[in-house]
Amino acid sequence: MSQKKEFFTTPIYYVNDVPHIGHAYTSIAVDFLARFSRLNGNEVRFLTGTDEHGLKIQKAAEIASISPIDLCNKNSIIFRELTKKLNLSNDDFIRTTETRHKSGASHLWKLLFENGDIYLDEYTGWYSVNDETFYNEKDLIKQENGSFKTITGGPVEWIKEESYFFKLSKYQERLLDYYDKHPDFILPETKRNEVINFVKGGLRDLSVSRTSFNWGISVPNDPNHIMYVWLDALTSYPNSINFLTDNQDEMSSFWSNATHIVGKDILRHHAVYWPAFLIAAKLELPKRIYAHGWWTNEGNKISKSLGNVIDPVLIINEYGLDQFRYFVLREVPFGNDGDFSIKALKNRINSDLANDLGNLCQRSLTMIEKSFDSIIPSPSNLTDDNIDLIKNFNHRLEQLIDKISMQDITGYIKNVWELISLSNKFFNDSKPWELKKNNETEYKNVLYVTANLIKQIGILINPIMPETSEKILYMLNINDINQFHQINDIDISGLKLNEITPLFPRVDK
Ligand code: ME8
Repeated sequence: MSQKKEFFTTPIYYVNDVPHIGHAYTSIAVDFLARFSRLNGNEVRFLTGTDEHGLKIQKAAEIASISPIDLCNKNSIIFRELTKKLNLSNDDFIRTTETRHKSGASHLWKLLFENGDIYLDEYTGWYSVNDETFYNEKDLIKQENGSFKTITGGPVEWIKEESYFFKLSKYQERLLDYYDKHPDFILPETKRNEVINFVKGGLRDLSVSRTSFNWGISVPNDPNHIMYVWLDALTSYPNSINFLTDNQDEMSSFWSNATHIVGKDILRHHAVYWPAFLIAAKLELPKRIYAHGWWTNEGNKISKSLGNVIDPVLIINEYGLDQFRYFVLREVPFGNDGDFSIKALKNRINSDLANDLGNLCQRSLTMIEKSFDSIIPSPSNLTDDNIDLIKNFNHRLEQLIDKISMQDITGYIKNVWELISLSNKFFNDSKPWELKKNNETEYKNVLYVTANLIKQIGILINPIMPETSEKILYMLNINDINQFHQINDIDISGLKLNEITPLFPRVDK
């Protein structure tokens, strides 16, 4: 198997916020992709972190009567703790107030400036502090009182100040050409089409510096300005792997295989501004930008003002981490919008986890425990059908690799649940409780085949529910698996099961 290098990123999260379901969702999805890629034999880097500059953070610090850096230090820890609470396998956590980040951001600015793509002018127009984004009036929603708001619901303010501009308009055709030649650069396709239409509608040069506040990275050629926070923040991705420097190292080569997973609200920044900056700086582009959808809460838009922000920590404390991870990845096709409700979460736990997966393991492994003193029996004269059932793993794995090459996480999970259904059907149709009485050879065969299927399921669910995966493999007494294909090499007959513990308690409706 050829080993690739793959680099996965979550957006870096605004440090003034409290973690909500959006942060948890993007992080869990990226963790899935990183874990899958490692199990598939690749060398992986997985980055998350905090976005710590800009007016939004400066204002939050003013309100809290502390300095911006104190606010960042305090809050960044909360996001770091979230990575543990979600059992993320990230190997870097970047903060934009770190020196390595500031020097990378300055490096990109210098490349753009030296290429003549940055010029001084004046910005007059709308700005949303909440989104840290400049808006054309036509893209805003006019309210009854005559004021405007953004599509994400926040207010905008009119600003007029000296600013450096990036020649975004110059890159319109080159971007369209790039999207055309790289049809998988932006996924899913609906989002790709939206981006293409936006760019075809015409690009205006982008204001990339501010002078009316100072919480940010100084513009290298003009200390009176600070960099626009998005130009600053986007560079965190390559900065994590030492790519934006004249002294690149071995780690920098991860860049050619970078996948950015982002929410749909920040797709424009990632799929238009970011590649334009990189093209202008004559740097390689990431491989993929994938935009996922947004969650609503019991049918309502989530917003602080409505007070219906979902705290992932509370849900995890009440229902369990793997249950939560499974739910968010399974409930909504990755890329679509979806609704969070406690009822739907409970349904998934009771039916998919407790009934389908939990019962399969519990019933079959307990039979091995009781009938064979916990030793997985050896088969004799397995039918071709039974052999095929086990051997189909390699074919299934190929299908799963294909799905994940396009970030079809939900498709992956459905496919694994087909295997779980198939295993349950095999077990039930074989009626081992009857075989136990009248056909010991077949009884052993059924338990052997079922345990083999559980072994496969145990490894395949690892990217979704790492702890449950470990529990299942531990019950089977299988250790030290770090790649999917290794599971084939393990002959489980004769292994002595460890103690069987229930995987998912049912939750009341
Ligand atoms: O945008 N459902 O940071 P952020 C799903 N700092 N996803 C949601 C969501 C919801 N209801 N609400 C938010 C930023 N998100 C910038 C990124 S990257 C160089 C800079 C998602 O903390 C949102 O789409 O606001 C985004 O992907 C992430 O959560 C939070 O981003």
